[in-house]
Amino acid sequence: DGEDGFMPLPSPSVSASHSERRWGDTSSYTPRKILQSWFKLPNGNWDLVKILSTTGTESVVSLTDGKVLKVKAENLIPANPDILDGVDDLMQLSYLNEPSVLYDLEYRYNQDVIYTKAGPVLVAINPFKKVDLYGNDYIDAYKRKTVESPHVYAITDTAIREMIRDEVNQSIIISGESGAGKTETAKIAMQYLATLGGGSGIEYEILKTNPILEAFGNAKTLRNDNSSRFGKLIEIHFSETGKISGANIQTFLLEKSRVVQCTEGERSYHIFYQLCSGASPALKEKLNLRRAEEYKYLCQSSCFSISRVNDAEEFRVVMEALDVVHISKEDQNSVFAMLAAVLWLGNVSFSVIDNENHVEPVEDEGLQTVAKLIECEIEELKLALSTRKMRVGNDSIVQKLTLSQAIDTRDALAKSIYACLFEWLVEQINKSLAVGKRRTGRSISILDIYGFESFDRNSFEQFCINYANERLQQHFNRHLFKLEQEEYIQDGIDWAKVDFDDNQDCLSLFEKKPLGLLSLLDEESTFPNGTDLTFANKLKQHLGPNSSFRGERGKAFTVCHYAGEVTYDTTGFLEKNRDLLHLDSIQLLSSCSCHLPQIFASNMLTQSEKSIGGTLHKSGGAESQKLSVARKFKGQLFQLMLRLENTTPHFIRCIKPNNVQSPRLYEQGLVLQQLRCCGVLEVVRISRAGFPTRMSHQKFARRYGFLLQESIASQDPLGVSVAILHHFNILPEMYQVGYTKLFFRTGQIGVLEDTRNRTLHGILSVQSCYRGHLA
Ligand code: AOV
Ligand code: MG
Repeated sequence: DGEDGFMPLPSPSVSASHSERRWGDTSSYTPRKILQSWFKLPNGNWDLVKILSTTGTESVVSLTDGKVLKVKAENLIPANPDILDGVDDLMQLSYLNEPSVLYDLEYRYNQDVIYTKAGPVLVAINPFKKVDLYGNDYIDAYKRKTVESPHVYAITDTAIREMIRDEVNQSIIISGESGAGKTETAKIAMQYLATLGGGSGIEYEILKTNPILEAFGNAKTLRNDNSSRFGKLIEIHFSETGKISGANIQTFLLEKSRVVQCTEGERSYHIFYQLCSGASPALKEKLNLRRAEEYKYLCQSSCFSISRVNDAEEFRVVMEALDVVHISKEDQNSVFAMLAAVLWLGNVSFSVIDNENHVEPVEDEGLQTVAKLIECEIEELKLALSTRKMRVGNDSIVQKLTLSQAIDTRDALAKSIYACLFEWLVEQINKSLAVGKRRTGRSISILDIYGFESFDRNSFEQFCINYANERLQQHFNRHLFKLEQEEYIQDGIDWAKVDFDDNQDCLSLFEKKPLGLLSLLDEESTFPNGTDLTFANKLKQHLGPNSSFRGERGKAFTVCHYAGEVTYDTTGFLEKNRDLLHLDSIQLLSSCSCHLPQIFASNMLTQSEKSIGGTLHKSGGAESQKLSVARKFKGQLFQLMLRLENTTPHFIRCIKPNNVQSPRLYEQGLVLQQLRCCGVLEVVRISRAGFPTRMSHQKFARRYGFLLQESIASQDPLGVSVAILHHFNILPEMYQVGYTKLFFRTGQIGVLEDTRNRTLHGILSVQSCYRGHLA
């Protein structure tokens, strides 16, 4: 009577079945006389209280501090029994609620166990101190699978195995707020991958890219002393034998404004301070280097050092790493010269030369040193910084610049040189990492971008960073909620939908055409008369009804991000989005004798040629027209998501336990807010209720049909499948029969696989085998 198998089976009460099974396994447990519950204290923290008596709607409870209180029963949330303290997968909690999850994570955190599974997701809580969880002994243990505890190593190991088993590329996607530990986590994953080896030291080279990219792309912010100011995807390639054959790094939108401006308490890029304090006397003399305090770009913040960081020592590490990735000494010297040129550019000052406020650079040490370092004529540099060539019809006229125009031109040049230097470095590194002769096409990618940011004042940079995080959050949602549930529903299995916070509204707010944040920003950026204020007004005019948007007074607006509301100040948005560099500056660089500026100039020219429209002087000025920053970034993120879609994702969620970068400080409210906004509880709920293993009826029948004794050859795959399920007494709540597939709960297919293997190997008879298993 396989009939009923054709119908979707009744959905079991899932949480009960899982926890009961577990209780069954640990039959020593007897319900305690004193029940424990969570009760929210006035300070917002949860207290584990003992219920002394209950009268229907009210309970008398004793708090941990001994106080006895009468509380409404509805204010009590069930707590898990003690034996579940510190379980390593939140799926194992009998009661899945916020205080229980917070408690479990805190319990582990207090013992320096910073990793916990939330179903398929690894949660990592930043310890803000060295924890004894890493190194070769641990790596070996995870490789030999002698430890099971959740770890970055374990998730990386799974990625390797699945890459080999399924022949599908894998990705390790790390997310979390600024300072939550993404970059450290990425390095830990790379460390594990590196032990697979590759020959010719490629794995060593891959690890050495970290100090270089961090020196040039990380800086101290108010949130994180080592904050990534760029996004990074590192793709590690493997050969047929499972060894590393090469790697490729793609970077996203470096925050270049930091080179010329910096908030109090923050720093510019680490490399500047490293160079100033770590350069040898000979190099210092060659570059005319001073102390960091003497450079205007670095002086905008009074912060020059980072506690527990020795910039001079770091510089040594970076130089060594540059050697490892095969950047020649000559190129290294050019790199340092460019860094010094950027610093000295900031010291170039201007004097007014006529009553129209036109200016000319002061011919002092700053200007002379820049000319020397980039190897150009001092007169050319002066012209590039104080005039602009314009074409009027067939004639070319020269316009003098005012003070603010000249400062913008100078800063634009400094930013471009730095951004080009960064790109050039990544390119050189990639050349060095592309050693594998023949690529098999198998790879594991690790994504580490800048985390969600919300400061007192948020500008274009936060706008872009938070947009990128929205995109990533959607990828997370799609994989853990949407695709999973859609598959259940499509296949007609009985499924009570688990709700999750979809961030589509917020993403649409950014991406909708023509009335979205990015489109309106681009439109306003092309208007010669557009200003930050007209931009803000346009947003308020067109985006008012959107639920994720709120206009603010003056030039500000608020976006409701998945991770919280952020108010952006539009000051500087248009200029940063246009990101113009005058042709005069590009020409200056191309006329240099120093080879790096020449490379930069030719890159800038190719970029502007490639731009849409191609007209170079639409709005009168001879400016290099290229894609707006927002548009380019959006395109890059789309490409990134496409690439990630073709991989099997493994997600790691980093959590910041406090805002002061301190060890041993676990702020419940802060942790809860992060768990909520990334939907950790919902992920667990889905995984617990879900059926992660699935197999088509055909495949299932083919694979296990032979285990049945009676002849069922005449039956269709579905009939065979159902017969197998019945024959092997797979409990009805452990599987669901869909239209095309069978869905199983975690571990169920293992029973059948074992039976199959044993049968194939003729060790045991079929019956005794499965009986043994189900006992
Ligand atoms: P982020 O990458 O998530 O922030 P980081 O990875 O830079 O954050 O971590 C911030 C700091 O936390 C590090 O510099 C370490 O001091 C500490 N930390 C993080 N993870 C660990 C760990 N596993 N063990 C010890 N210390 C750790 V940002 O780049 O700002 O979004 O843009
Ligand atoms: Mg980082």
